[in-house]
Amino acid sequence: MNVYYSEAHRKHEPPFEIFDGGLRVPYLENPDRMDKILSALQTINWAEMIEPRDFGLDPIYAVHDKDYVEFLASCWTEWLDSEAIDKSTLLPATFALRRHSQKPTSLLGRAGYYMMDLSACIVEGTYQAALASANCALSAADTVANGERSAFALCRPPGHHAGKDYAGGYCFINNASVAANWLSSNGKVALLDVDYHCGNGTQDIFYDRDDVLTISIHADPNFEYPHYAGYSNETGAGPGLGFHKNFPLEKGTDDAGYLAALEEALSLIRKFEPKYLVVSAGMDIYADDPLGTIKVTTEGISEIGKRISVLGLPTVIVMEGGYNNEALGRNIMSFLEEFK
Ligand code: SP5
Ligand code: ZN
Repeated sequence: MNVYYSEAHRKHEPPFEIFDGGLRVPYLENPDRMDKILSALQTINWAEMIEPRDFGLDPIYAVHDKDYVEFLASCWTEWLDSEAIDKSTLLPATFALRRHSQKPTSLLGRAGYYMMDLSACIVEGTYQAALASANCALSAADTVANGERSAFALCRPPGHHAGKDYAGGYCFINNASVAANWLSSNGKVALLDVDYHCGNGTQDIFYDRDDVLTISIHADPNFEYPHYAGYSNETGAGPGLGFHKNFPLEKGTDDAGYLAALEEALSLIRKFEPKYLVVSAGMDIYADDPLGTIKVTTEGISEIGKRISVLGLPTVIVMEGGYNNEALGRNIMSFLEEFK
């Protein structure tokens, strides 16, 4: 299996993020996550590590607003030129509500406009890391479009919380959506998101489209991040009505509960008859994840991989979340093994 990976992520290492209650904690979405996955990949003999190709900005502009991408490109320099006291990471404290909101020109005004929370911290290397991450997803998509059965985009930063014009939840460019949109010029695409959190950005990007079926299985947003998307009554809009599906899960959901939701999701994908499948593979569904509340085991993750693989579709697997670094290598391997 081709595995696309770039070292560019290492320069994206924000010093902290802010949890609920104002708690400053070490950035959970850290470079060590990749080191744990890289070590695990060294213990098997079926993965070929490949540098991503540069696809340029067009496939990214096809999914994200140009203004937003330009903000990502210039904000760090602007931040260093600003009056801020602590410049270790660009993080606004006021956020736009999208209803009736105006777009200011000041740096912090734009930062709060283009970010949804206090976990999408920007540092000097963030933009380059996000571009390289998107290129990993595009390279994996290209491989699958050229006839491989599967490919793995070892993306960091992750992408599924990034919408058309906003960053959030450790995500800046929506890697899986960029790949899915790129593939969609060749035929229908299903995008299945198994990260513990709702893929709100992916939902935002494809909500009114009928050529990309988006499905997300995740913790109920009524109690879990991202709170404002991911409910079961959100099923698409306009031509996209009926082409989005959320499966909110309750706290403590175990392997059996998860697999029951997955079976429903898989039958929707079969009915849709896509040419390609993109999987947003977050491993924070794992029982011992520090951000998770559901109880999927490593064996459960393997079974999830097997059932998705049985669809028999050309599949792009895109790395998303997963914050139990000690278990991360083992968990993603147990998933990938089903596609080799
Ligand atoms: C890609 C991805 O998985 N992003 C997740 C971002 C979640 N950020 C919100 C964190 C909410 C913090 N709640 C702390 C609970 C600790 N037990
Ligand atoms: Zn997640």
